[in-house]
Amino acid sequence: MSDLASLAEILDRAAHERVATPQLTHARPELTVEDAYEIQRLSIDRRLQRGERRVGVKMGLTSRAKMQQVGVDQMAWGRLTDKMLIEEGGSLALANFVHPRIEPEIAFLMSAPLAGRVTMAQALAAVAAVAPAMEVIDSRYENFKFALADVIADNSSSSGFVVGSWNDPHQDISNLGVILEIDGEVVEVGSSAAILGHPLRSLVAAARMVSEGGERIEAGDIVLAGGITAAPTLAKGQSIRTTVQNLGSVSIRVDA
Ligand code: 0L1
Ligand code: MG
Repeated sequence: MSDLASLAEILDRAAHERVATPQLTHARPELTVEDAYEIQRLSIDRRLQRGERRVGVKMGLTSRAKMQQVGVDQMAWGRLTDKMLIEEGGSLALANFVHPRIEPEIAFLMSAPLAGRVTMAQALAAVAAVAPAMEVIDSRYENFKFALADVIADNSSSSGFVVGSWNDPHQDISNLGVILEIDGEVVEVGSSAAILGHPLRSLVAAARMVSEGGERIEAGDIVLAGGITAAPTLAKGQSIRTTVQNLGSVSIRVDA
């Protein structure tokens, strides 16, 4: 097994067994961003070999709120698989995660492939629909602490996601109010503008970054644009709801 493959195995096992692991960069400070994306690819390949199916990509660290929360100031992307999808209105089991957090997102459903350097108009032309969404992020690292290479290798913390009803994408989504509620209490408030000033910019960045990784966004893919607010930690028994102005709401419950 290659060196990067053995690091991928460590992260895959941490996710699979739900046991936090030390940051890779503590022992391997020389790891580059390119190494980290290769570790991510190898780690997700292990899931695909177990029967999971790729269903899209997530962008991460596309808002100032998220960068400040985790102390990393560059965008990253990760891969979504069918096993990570939580049914709208359904529940997640805490036992399946290490120390999960939740964040409001906007999701795009793609009608056509998208790759390389594209304009916002070209990105919009490849979108079939847009929806309110939430991402469950669950760093596989101890204390949810990481450097850029660590978080990229760890699939940009992506662990689960839930998507609400799909809407016509040909509407102004540049500055929509966003509310995150836990048990009916508003815990975070934000705007879709927090995502690079316009969520479509995240899709433009995703097209470029995924291409740099030798892949492309495909028709039928779901693309998560990135957390809009800081992400609160989940606890047993909570009811979580995100509402995005004009797009609707999306909810989950947290079980043991
Ligand atoms: O919060 C984190 O774990 C950093 C990566 C994911 C951030 C995001 O999805 O916006
Ligand atoms: Mg996110």
